Order: sequence, then structure tokens, then C-alpha cells
Amino acid sequence: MDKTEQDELKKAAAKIAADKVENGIVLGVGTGSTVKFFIDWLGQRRNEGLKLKQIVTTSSRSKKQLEDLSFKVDELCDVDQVDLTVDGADRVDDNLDGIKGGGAALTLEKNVAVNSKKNIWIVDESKLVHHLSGFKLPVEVLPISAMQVKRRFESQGLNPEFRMVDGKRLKTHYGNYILDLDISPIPVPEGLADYLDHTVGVVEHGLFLNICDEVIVAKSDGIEE
Ligand code: ABF
Repeated sequence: MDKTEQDELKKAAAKIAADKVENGIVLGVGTGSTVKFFIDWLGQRRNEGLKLKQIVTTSSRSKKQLEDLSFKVDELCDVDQVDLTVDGADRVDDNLDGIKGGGAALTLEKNVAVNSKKNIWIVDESKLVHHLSGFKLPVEVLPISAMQVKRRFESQGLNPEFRMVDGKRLKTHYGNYILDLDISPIPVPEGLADYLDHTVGVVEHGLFLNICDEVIVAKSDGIEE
């Protein structure tokens, strides 16, 4: 499938998600190439009369796209409760557990997601796996102890590598580093998530477990919900 075909499918999946957005809600808008199409459809819905109570988003790039469409974007801390969040994902398994963070926005993505009543992910079929695999697991770590955490991960056989950009360690929105863990498949996601949640120096990780309520999949033979 070429990129044009893939984009058309992503647009179709994004439209289905946009059509699920009800008037008067607090909407969470994620990040990624599929969400970009979702934001475009939101602009269309707003032109047709959609009125949202508030919008929060998970990255500066989505924020800019929304503001360029004249949407007012609030910070998560300025809303009571997000009703629905639509986001992308890097992998989704049969249990709707996912790996996210390919765009280095995982910390805000997870904070928005866990504070949303409902989460919908829009993905192309290349993201679907039976067991979480095929994508390095992003882990956001504090710079002050990043080397110690990296060595700890190495001793656990997690194959950590700093995410690099232009020859330098990528810095997240919050000024932290990303260690991508090359473990595929992830044998026991819950166990690894618990280990990472209790590793001092880890800010957040890309295992999104028991979060996604619905996935809309752009497939070559149509859209699967
Ligand atoms: C975002 O969606 C990130 O977690 C992830 O990297 C990205 C993938 O989306 P897409 O494949 O649509 O670009 O939420």
C-alpha cells in the first residue's frame, strides 16, 4: 500500500472518530499522523455547528494545528474531566493494550488518557499485533540519573538506547530523555509496566494498559471498529 492509499484510509478512520464527537463535551486530542486528519475533520465538524466545552491536547504540534483552525486549547490542569480522547498508537494488541510514545509525547498522552472517561485510538492496520511487539518501548527518564537507569535496564536485558535526533539525545517537552527498549515481544506487559512504574528516574513509559476503550482501524479492505 503506498502512502497516498494509507493516508486515505487514515482519513477515513479519522472521520469516523470525528463523527463520534458530541456537542458540549471536553475533548482530548492526541498526536500523530492519523490524529492530524482527525483535527482536520474536527474543523469541518465545527463549521457544521459542533460546539465543544473545552479541548486539551497532548503535544505542541497538535495544539498549533488546532489553534490554526481557531480552536481554543486549554491545559489539562484547567479542565475538570475529559469526556473523550482520540489518539493514535504505535502498536495495539488483541486486548486493546498499546505501545505509544513514538512521537515522544507519551507523558502528556498518558496523563490525558487516564483522565478521560473514554479513549478511542485511530490506527492503520500495520499497528495491530496479537501481542505487544515490533516497536521499541519508549521510556521517558530524568537526565540526572539517565545513565544509572540505562545501566539498570541493560542489566535486566532490556536493550535501552537513547533516542537521538541530529546526533544529540532527544529532549522531550519536559526536558527529559527517551530510552527506547528493544524488547520484542514483551512477554508480560503488566509485569514490565509495574517494574518501570517503580524504577526511580523513570518519568513515564509507553505501555498503555487497560486504557483504550475502542480502536478504529484503517484497513486496506475498509474500516474496522
Ligand atoms: C501518538 O500516535 C504516539 O503515541 C504515536 O507515536 C503516534 C502514532 O500515530 P500515527 O501512526 O498515526 O502517526 O499518539
